[in-house]
Amino acid sequence: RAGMESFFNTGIYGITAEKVSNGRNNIEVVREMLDGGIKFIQYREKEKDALSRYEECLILRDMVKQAGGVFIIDDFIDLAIAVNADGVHIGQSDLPPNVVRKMLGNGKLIGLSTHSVEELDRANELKKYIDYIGVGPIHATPTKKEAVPVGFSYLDYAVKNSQLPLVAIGGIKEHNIDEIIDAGVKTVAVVSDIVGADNIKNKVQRLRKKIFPDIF
Ligand code: TZP
Ligand code: MG
Repeated sequence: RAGMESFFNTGIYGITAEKVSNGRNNIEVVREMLDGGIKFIQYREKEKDALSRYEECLILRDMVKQAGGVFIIDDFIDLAIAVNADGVHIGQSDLPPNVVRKMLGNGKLIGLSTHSVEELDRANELKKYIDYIGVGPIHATPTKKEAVPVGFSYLDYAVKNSQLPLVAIGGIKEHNIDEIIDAGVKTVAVVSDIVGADNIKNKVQRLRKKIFPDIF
């Protein structure tokens, strides 16, 4: 996974959600995310069938690769292997990180979601298997209705104690991203505020500029 560190410093982590993309498909949405400068793309589509996901990911993988980015797949390790994605994002109820690492091999990225001090401490213990730690949802969000917000005290604990790059997620939008940046988070995952934007490329550029005021 050498060289992957740089992707964690590109600020915004873009995630697909075709249902809330205002009629645009994932190919169009990811095209605009890449044009806006996002290097870190996650494919997250829980309700499509496996063949649709596979066909879409074959195209997206090439688009992201061509743009010099990293293509991560949420949940589906078999799909990530099938399309030779750059990695997977897993949760606490997915296969254990050491098992996923064995399935993917050493060159791929693994992200693990955490929601509490205990899960963060455990993720640190698993750091030889994983590459980044997710923290969220920060705010309640319709994109993941059942999930309970983790709270800023946990976010602060994670910023101080994580031994891996951190990605914050959940209800983060242009109007409230400043408090996440101020908490010390360097990589912010945004779903609906990006995929639902009127102009995705402009939205992405404004979000990136908030993290890196000097990129333009
Ligand atoms: N995990 C925690 S919150 C979330 C995921 C996948 C969804 C975040 O979506 P949005 O639209 O940016 O709130
Ligand atoms: Mg998951």
